[in-house]
Amino acid sequence: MTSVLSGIPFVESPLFYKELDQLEFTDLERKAAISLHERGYAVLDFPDVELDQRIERIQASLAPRFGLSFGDRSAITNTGENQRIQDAWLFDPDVKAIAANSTILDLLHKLYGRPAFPFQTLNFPVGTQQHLHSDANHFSSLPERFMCGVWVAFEDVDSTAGPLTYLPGSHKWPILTNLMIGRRAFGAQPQSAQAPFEAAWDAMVAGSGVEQISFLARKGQALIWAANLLHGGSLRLDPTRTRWSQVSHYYFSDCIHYTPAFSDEAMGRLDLRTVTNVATGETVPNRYLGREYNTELEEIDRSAKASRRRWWQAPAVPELGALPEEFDPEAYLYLNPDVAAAGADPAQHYLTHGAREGRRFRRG
Ligand SMILES: O=C(O)CCC(=O)C(=O)O
Ligand SMILES: [Fe+2]
Repeated sequence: MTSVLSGIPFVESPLFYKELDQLEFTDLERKAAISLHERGYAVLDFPDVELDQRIERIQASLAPRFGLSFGDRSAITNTGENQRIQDAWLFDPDVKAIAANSTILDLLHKLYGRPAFPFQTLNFPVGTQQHLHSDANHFSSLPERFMCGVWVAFEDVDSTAGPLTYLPGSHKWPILTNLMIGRRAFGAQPQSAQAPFEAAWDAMVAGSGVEQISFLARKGQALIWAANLLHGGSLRLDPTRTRWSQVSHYYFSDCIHYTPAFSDEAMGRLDLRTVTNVATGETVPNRYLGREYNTELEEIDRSAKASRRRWWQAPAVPELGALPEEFDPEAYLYLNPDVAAAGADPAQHYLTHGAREGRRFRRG
């Protein structure tokens, strides 16, 4: 089914309930969709019969990298802030299998209305204590909100282990850009992608009166969060507790990917991201309505230059093979001396180049 709002993820759409009844969803998919739409997250059992074995192998392979040894709790003395391995999928097939789980990919496709692909993994041995944030400020897309995270608990998590925490409904708030917080990207002090927005998020949270929830997960449970849901890691009340988990971040097809904190949308400057599909290892080019972003950009520039008009005033490009009714071949050659000099056939030239370049084809 194609929606009139194809540039808005299905679960974030104002037409959500109208379209939901026309889709063939299982009960589980329907429940996840409604929860994501209403609250910005959905909880489910991670659909992988091999998950327990994968968790064991991942812990055994990553623990030495974190300087952890199991059974010796006193070894866990760090704060958790730097305790993460990004993109372990590059060398660990179990991390990759979790990120590329086909049931999750199918589910995300249904929930968002476009094929999903994982582009990053993070593995944590302990709670992150990460400040509340929106992933859209790290990993934005155009059209917006085509991004989500899937967090999987590798062990039971209680309130002392620094559980994942989130603010239900906050996904409906605006995605903060520099302009919204009165900040210029150009000339700004280099900071993390989320630091400039933290004060604004804190104020919005305080102003909303919405209560933060902690995810006291069972081993093997997963939580999908919407791109703009405020989430983070709560305090590790017991610093000797582990909180093994994996987050896989997903984008969707036919989007532009960029980082808002380093961008100035109003000035037409996007800090584009180059992302890799974890499932295939291939780079995914930024795309704009079915075309590569760079190709589209070059064509618009060329067309604007050729027509010496603002590009949005360029005449409509007729269907190939259909000359405009008023097309005057003689006038075309007169008005486009370079075409005449090249000895080109005016109609042919117009159809293959001139129309796109916005060239004039009649006097007056
Ligand atoms: O696991 C956590 O505490 C949060 C991780 C997170 O925010 C992320 O990976 O986007
Ligand atoms: Fe996050």
